[in-house]
Amino acid sequence: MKTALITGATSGIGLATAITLAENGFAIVLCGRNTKKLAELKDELSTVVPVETLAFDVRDKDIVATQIASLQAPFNEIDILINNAGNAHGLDPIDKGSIEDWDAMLDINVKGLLYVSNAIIPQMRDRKRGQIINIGSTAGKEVYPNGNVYCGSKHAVDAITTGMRLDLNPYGIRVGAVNPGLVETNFSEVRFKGDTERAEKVYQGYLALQAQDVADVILFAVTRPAHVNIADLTVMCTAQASSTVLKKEL
Ligand code: 8X3
Repeated sequence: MKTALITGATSGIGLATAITLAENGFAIVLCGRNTKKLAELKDELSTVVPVETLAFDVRDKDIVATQIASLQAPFNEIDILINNAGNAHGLDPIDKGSIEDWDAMLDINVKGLLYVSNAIIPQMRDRKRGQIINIGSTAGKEVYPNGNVYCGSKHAVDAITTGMRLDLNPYGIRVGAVNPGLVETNFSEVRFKGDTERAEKVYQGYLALQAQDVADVILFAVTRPAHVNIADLTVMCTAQASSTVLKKEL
């Protein structure tokens, strides 16, 4: 049985991925900040597969390192790392952006991904196998108005994914990215800081991707034969053609 560690596992794409991988026979390490949700999920999924939980904020490098180092068998050999934790804060022109928002996006989406990866990569390197999937975004492929720092953080994920694939090539570690476009989760609610009306509007007038659609793509990537690496996969709903072209019927 392979073990997958998923960050940001208590909501959205991370949650759908955790459930999907459990249903498909992967042991799961659920990581997130919400200890109550982690405990509930563990109760639910451990009837199906072995499940462990780690409570941390990916921004806290010391806690990330100690929590991951504390994993006991059978969870101490991670076969698959899904770097999913990430979000957007604000959607403002660069001259009106908040430095706190910029810090949050770079700290979570970029540095947090690196802290978790840093804690897992050595064990994959020693075992000469493993798979890392970074959840990027269409925002990592093109920059859209007011996306500035969020797009920057996701472009960094894109570059870091390539860098990881290059540097971990000698060890047979597969590295790839799944880059979703608009996905109907609490993403926009976080971006707009609880303004649910504004957040709901983002997904009105068309059928956005659902978290499960992305989880299905991730399942595909982690169930390929050992010689196949899904290096870079962009997925959008049919109504979306790019970060700025969206066919809405209102
Ligand atoms: C989320 C997609 O279009 O809001 O990464 O940037 S978008």
